[in-house]
This record gives sequence, C-alpha cells and structure tokens, in this order.
Amino acid sequence: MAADVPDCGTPHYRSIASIVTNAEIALIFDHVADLLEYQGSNVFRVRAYRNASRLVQGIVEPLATIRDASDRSFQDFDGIGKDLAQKLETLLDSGQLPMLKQLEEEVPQVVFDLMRVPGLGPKKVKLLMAAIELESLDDLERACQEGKVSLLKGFGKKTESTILSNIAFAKNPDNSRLLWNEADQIVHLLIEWMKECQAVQQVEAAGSWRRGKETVGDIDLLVESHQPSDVMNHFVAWEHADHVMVRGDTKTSIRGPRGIQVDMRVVEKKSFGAAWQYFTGSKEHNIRLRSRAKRLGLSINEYGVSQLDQSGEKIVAGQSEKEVYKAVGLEWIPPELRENHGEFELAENDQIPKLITLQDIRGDLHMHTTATDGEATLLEMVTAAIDRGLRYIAITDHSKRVTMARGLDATRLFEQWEAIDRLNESLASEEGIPLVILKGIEVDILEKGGLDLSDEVLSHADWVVASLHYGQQQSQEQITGRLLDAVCNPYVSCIGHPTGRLINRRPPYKVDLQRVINAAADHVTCLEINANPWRLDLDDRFAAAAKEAGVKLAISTDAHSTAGLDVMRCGILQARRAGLEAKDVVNTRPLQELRNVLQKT
Ligand code: DGT
Ligand code: CA
Ligand code: CA
Ligand code: ZN
Repeated sequence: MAADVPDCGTPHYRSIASIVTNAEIALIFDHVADLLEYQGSNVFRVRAYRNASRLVQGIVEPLATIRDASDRSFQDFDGIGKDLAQKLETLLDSGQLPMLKQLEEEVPQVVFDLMRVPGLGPKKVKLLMAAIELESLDDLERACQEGKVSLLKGFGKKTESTILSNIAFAKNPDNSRLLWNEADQIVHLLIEWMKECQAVQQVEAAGSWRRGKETVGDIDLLVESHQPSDVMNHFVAWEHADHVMVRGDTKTSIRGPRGIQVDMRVVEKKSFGAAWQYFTGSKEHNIRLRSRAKRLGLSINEYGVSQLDQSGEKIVAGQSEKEVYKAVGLEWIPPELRENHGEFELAENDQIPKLITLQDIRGDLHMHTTATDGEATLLEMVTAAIDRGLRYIAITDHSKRVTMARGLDATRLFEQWEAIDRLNESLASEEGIPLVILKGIEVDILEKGGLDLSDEVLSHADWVVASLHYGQQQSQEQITGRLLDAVCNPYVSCIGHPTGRLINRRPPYKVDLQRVINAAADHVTCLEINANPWRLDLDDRFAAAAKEAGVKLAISTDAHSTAGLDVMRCGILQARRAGLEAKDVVNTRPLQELRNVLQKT
C-alpha cells in the first residue's frame, strides 16, 4: 500500500471559496503533484510541487502578512526561488493556480474523491480506475465488499480490507476538521481585523482553539463592547467572510475561509471573564464546573457566577476568569487542561502543574537537511536554529531504507558527521558558543525487525531517533515487537512519531503503546511528541501515560526546512494538554544534563 510511503504529507485539497491560509496553499501544491503524478508526468516536476507543498506548510506566519510587509520577500525563505515566489503571489492575489484549474478539467471528479482515502495515491487510483468502473467513493466501497478489488494485480485480500476501513476513515466527518495550526492563522487574521474597530474594547478567541486541540470544528470569538451592533457590522464586513449565517444582537456567525464557521459574541466588561470561561469549554469541563458551583449554592453562566439570597440574585464574579474559578474555590485552570480529565482534583489541592512553555525549549532533536529530503543545508538549519535562540540541535536525516528521500548509508552519514565536527569547531571559536550540533540519525525500524544501520555505526552518534516508516499494515503484534526492539537497543535515544498517524489523512498503525511506554521507562529511551501539526504523536493521553510511567518526552519539530522549526509551538500545546512540565521534556535541559539523562548504563 502507498500508506507505507514515508512522508510528512498533507491531506488532499478540497475546493473552497476563498484562500488565506498557508495550509490551503500547501494543499493546492500537493493536489497539483497528485494530479500530475496521476497523469504520469515527469517525476522531477511532481517532486517540485510536493516540496513546495511541504515548504509552505512549514511556514507558521501567514504568507499574506509576509507579502504585505514592504521590507520582506518570499525569497527570504530557504528553498523559495523566483518561480515558487511568483506562484505564491498568484495564489494570494487570485486565490487560484491556473495550472490546477486546467488539471481539474482534465481529471474526473471521482479521482479526487478516491485520493482522499488513506493509502490510495495516484498510482493505485490509476490502477483501480483502469480496472473497475468507478464513479464515486461508494462504487469503490461496493467493489471492495464484493471482493472485486482483491482480484486485481498488486492488491490482494489484505489490501482490500485496508481500503475498506480507510474509506470509512475518509468518510468520517471527524477527519475533516481544520488542523489547529490552520485555524490559528485564521484566528490571528480575525483578531487583527476586529481590533481595527473603534467599538471593540477587547477581543479574545475561545473554544477548542484556545484549548489547543489538534483540530478545530469552529472558531469562537469574544468581544467586549458597549456597542454590539457596530461590532457586528465590522465583523460581517471582513474581507474573508464568505457569508453571514446568523445575525443577532449579541451573537453573529459567519462562514469564513476554508468553509469554517466563526461564532462571535459580544459581552460587557463585567461578564468578560465568565463568558471567556464559558465559551472556552470544554463542555465536559463546564458541566463539572456548574455542578460544583451548585453544591456551593452558586450558579454559573456566561454572564457570571451568582449567589441567591433573600434579596435576590447577586453576581459575585465575572470580570476575569481567575475570579470565576476563585468563586468556586479553585485555582485558575489553564485552558489546555479543561477537558475534565482530572484537572478539578488537581485544582482543589492547588496542584495544577506549571505547564511547559515555548521559552523552556533549549534544543530541537529531530530535523532534516538537503543530505536527504530537507530543503535547507546543514549550515542553513544551524543558522536558523541560532536565530530562534536554540542552544543545541540534532541533525537526524533519514537512513538508507528510505530510498525516496535518498537516505544515508554509513559512508554518507560519517561524511555528514565530519562536516558537523568542523562546523562545531568553528562555532566553538565564537564568543559564548551560540549552538552545539549533535550528530544524529533518524534510523529506520525495518519491516523484518531490527534497524537500518548497525549498532557499531549508531554507537558513534550523539542522538539516535528510531522511526517506523514501512510495513505500517502489519499486525499489532509485529509492529509492537519492532518498536520494542528499537526501544531496547542501547544506542536508540528516542522513538520518532510513535504512532505514524497523519491527522485527517492516515490512521495510526496498530500498536500496543502502553507496552512501548513501559519498555521505554525500563530502558531510558525517550518518546517523541512530534510537533508537526499533521502528526502530534504521542498525543495528550499517551504523553500523560508516558510521564506517569517515568518516561522522558522529546518535543521535536521534524523540520524539513528552516521555516519548519517554527512548528515547535504546536508540540508545546500537545505537551501542555498532557499536563507536562519543563522537567518532563528532555530538550528543555541544558546540553550537559541532556547527555547525563541519556547515560543508559
Ligand atoms: P469544536 O468547535 O468542535 O472544535 O469544539 P468547541 O469546544 O470549540 O465547541 P463549540 O464551538 O461547540 O463551543 C465552544 C464552547 O462553548 C464549548 O466548549 C462549551 C461552550 N458551549 C457552547 N454551547 C454550549 C451549550 O449549549 N452548553 C454548554 N454547556 N456549553 C456550551
Ligand atoms: Ca469551537
Ligand atoms: Ca462554536
Ligand atoms: Zn524525520
């Protein structure tokens, strides 16, 4: 299956009215690549669009902001040349890429639908289209149920049943929500816009965005104002508002970019904290909070916390969130923990953890260079890391098994390490030693078990990430066994993206994560929270389980470009939702301490 293909991929593009986000542009490039590949176009041309997609996806700042800044240019980014810069201008100006329009006319709609199924890349779709008459996803589902697909060359029974379950995955609406990262760009554009309105005293976002969830269903905005109707007029005039869904006195909803709904409420100053708390949720958290209030003779709603006495209802809190929580005898709870997953017990005892922040991060332990499938050279990655205030990084290019990325064999790896030695020497001669480069590798966990490079080679590395990219369809027993072997290898420092999932695009492989966690604790192997917004694994629940078992986490960007280093904040949010503190994460440590933690003997 193509699901075995190692990529940091993007889900397939779906057509919408207006384009603003980088993710949208990334999807368009990826989509072009798919269609070109489907048509049997030149591999270099296909790769150029794939690379462009990944590059744009890694840029955190909205491209529109960069275009509008007079002193900046797209070509400031490593990997963006004149041609790509021009395409980006076209996309931002017109919302379209002429080339894609043409491809869309040439390729039937069903091809687009089929390619949304995890594991069905252009090649498989082409084979299916040639062999079976398909006009919709339902036709393919029926063909699988009737066993027709398993009769095709290169498919088989197992592939057929995987396709069937992946069709269900593609059809599930939970897998078409916006990624947090993408919602975040829209939130920032919106807040900037709302701040331009004279009637707005204060504006904040709430809901799942504020809780840092992996994906966001709709965006919730809260405004403080005395003139709600002026605020509503300004809101609906936003250039990216597709249409107005509901307009009321205190609540208005619009359809925004990428079809996302934005709910905006206007409240008075005295209720702002209560409303912000209420609309941040989660629902489960709020239900628990309300019942707690009730037990204390209080009632809570979006206007405040009130007490009933002889003289009637009296509001006792509402202006700030802090006083709302205080009114029910709790310390303030960070939004990322508001899921009713144990935060009330902690807050009652003043034991809310001091959650990790981006400022705690000193190093980044997973990234790629042009030696394999990265867009930036070693030197460019180092410079970018210094610019971001990092004190150390590990260069972890792919090993040889990942042929698509021109993975490194021992010879090329040692060459890279020599270059790192030289660069470290020259950095050491600078004042204060800005950064130390660790000699690393992302070694593949092979299908048949074992690792892609010998222990002898790995023993010379400073940091070894072991990741599973191939054979993702194996049984839980097999996959768990492969991961356990890697965890137990004395030279493996960390397991990369431990579940292999791509949010909205590919389900995780089958693995008994609790066993992997327990073994990681025994063998002092770290587990990764991959900060790429499509990955974010380990997720909050398993990262919390890892902490519980005494495993140290590494939050790593897996950057494939210099801009890719900026996704660290997405990993931080996942870690915060897991309740992690700086001390639970190895790359918050000074380098010497990191080395001590890793002493396995
Ligand atoms: P989403 O949009 O699906 O990603 O998830 P949320 O958590 O943003 O959910 P949403 O937008 O429906 O509502 C935002 C918050 O507002 C939610 O977490 C709790 C609160 N909320 C909204 N409507 C109600 C309601 O009818 N009852 C209660 N208790 N809370 C509500
Ligand atoms: Ca929401
Ligand atoms: Ca909402
Ligand atoms: Zn990687």
